[in-house]
Amino acid sequence: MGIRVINSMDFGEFVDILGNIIEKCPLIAAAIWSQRPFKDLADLEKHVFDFIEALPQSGKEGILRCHPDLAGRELQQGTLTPESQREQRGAGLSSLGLEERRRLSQLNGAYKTRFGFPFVIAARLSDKATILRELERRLDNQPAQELSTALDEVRKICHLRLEDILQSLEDPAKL
Ligand code: 2AL
Repeated sequence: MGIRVINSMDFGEFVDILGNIIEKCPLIAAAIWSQRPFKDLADLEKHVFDFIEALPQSGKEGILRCHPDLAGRELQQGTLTPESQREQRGAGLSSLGLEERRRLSQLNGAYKTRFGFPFVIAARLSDKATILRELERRLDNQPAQELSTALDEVRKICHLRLEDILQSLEDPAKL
């Protein structure tokens, strides 16, 4: 069982494997390592989510700011983390037309100006049309509501990344 393997990992392995379950925030994996053993994926996830929930607003916003823009410069330059790259490509963001890319870039800019952090959505549960629609819709949210919505998306991304890790540990051929 994948969770047994995770529970047996030393600190270095744990952070290597789980360091990006929250994008570019290995500190979170580092912080929950000492809370092993975890019963299952849901239990591990709860420790991650409790850690995030306990952060002050600046910490929560910091997590959002660690996320790359959708179809932004890092996607064009190939410098996304492997997880992000897969997610963004899966949502069709690596093959946008010029007009779609311009529209997304314009909305991303307006969103950042309004809320002070990048628009975050679980790309694997979406597609380019839904992403554009959601970006437009969420621009009308109040800041407190939007912070909470964006963190829900971070939790969805984390859940999917953790599922992948557990699956690959159970079936190393998928690594
Ligand atoms: C991302 C990303 O890189 N992967 C994903 O699901 N969402 N970024 C974002 N700004 O939403």
